[in-house]
Amino acid sequence: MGLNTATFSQRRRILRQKVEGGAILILSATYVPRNYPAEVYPFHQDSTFRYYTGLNDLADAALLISEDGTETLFCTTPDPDDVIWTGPVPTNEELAAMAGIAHAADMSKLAASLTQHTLFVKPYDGHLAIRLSTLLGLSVTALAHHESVVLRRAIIDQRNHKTADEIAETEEAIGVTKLMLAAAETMNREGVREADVLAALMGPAIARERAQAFEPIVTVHGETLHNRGYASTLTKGRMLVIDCGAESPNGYCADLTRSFAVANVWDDRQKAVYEAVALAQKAGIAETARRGASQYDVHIAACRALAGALADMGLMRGDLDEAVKAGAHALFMPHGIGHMLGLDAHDMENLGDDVGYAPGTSRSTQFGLNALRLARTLEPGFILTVEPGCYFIPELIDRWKAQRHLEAFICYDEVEKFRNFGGIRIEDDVLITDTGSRVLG
Ligand SMILES: [Mn+2]
Repeated sequence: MGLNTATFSQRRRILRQKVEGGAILILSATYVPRNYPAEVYPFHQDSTFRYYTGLNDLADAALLISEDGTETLFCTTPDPDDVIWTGPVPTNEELAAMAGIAHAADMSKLAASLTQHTLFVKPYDGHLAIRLSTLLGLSVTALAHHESVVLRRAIIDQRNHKTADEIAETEEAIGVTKLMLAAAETMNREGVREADVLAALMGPAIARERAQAFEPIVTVHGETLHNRGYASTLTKGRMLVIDCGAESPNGYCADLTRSFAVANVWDDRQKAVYEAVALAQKAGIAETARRGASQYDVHIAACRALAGALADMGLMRGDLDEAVKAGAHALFMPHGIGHMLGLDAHDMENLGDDVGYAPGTSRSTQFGLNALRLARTLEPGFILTVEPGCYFIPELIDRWKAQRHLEAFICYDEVEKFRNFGGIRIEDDVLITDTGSRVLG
C-alpha cells in the first residue's frame, strides 16, 4: 500500500475528530540561513507538518483545519523570476492536491483566517516562534501559555502508534543503516582515521539519497556519549563506537549502535564489558515483550543485568537490587535505556515529556534516571530503542570516588583499572506488538 494522499487525509480527519474547538494550525519548517539569507542549511521538514501532509520539501507554508473540517494549505507563492534559480515548481493548488487538501491560498492570507481560538503547539525553533508570534499577534514568550495541550496530546497519541506502513518505512531505514554499518566495518583497521570510517559509513546512504536521522557518531572515545568530530585514529586496544541512522524515503528514522574492538582484536576486558552490555540489552528487550511493562521496567531490567555482570567482573558489589535503586550503576550507564523512534530520531522530543511519560507522571531527578526519555507503559505500535551502554568516564569516576559516592556498591579500586577503557553501546529498534515485541530489521 505505502504512504499516500489518502493516508495523510485520514490522519487529518482523525486529528480533527479528536480535538474539539477552534481551527488547528500547523506550520511547516522554514529555510534557516547559514551565513546569509540565500545560503541555507539543508532543509528538513517539521515532522508534524510532514506527518499530516506528506509534503517533505515545502518550506514556509501552513496547514489550517477549520472547526468544520475545511482544510487549507497556505503557501509562499514563488516570484515568477525565481524559476531561474529553482526550475519549475508546483503551484499552490498542485501542492494542496498532492496532500489531498481541498483549498490553497497564499501565506499573506493566513493571518486574517486566525482567531484567538486557533489551536497550535508551541514551536521549538526560533524562526517558527517568530513567525507564529507575528501571525497571532502574541509575544514569543506568550506562545507557551496559549498552546493547546489537547492538540499536543492528540498529535502525540496519533504519532506514537505506528501503522503497518510506518513500520515498513522504519524497517527499510534500518536496512539502509545496516548497509552503512557493514561499509564502515570494512574500514575497522589499525591506523585508519575516524573520518575515513565516516566516509565509508555515509556512502550507502548518499548513494540512495538518504538523509541522516542525526549526525552519526563514529568514535574511539565512546565514553563521551555524544562525541562530536572525527579527528582520532583507530588504535589497537580501543573500542570503535558507531551510532547512526538513515531515514526512509518518507522520513522515518533508524537508530542503531554497534561497538567493535579496533581491527577486531578483542582483549579479555573488552569481551567482558561487551558481554555485560549484550546481557543488559537482552534483558531489556525481553522486558519489552512483557504485557503491561513500562519502559521504566525495561530500563531497570537492563540496568540490573548490567550490574550483575559488572559484579561478576569485580566492579560492583553488595545487594544489586539496592544498588540499582540507589543509582550506583549510573556510574557506568548514566543515560536512559531508550526513546521513541519515528519521523524524529528522538520522536517528538520537541513536544515534551508527554511523549514518554503518562499524564500525571514525571521524570525522576536521580542521576541517570533523569536522562530516561521514555518511561510510560508500552502499547502496541510503539517503536522504541533499547540501547544500554557501559562507559568509563574518567571525570565522573574521579568525582564520585572523591565523594566516596555509593562506595558500598562500587569497587573504585577495580574501576580505576578501566579508566582508559572508553565505552561500549549496543542499540536496536523494537516494535511493541499485540503479543509481545519484535526487534526490527
Ligand atoms: Mn538512540
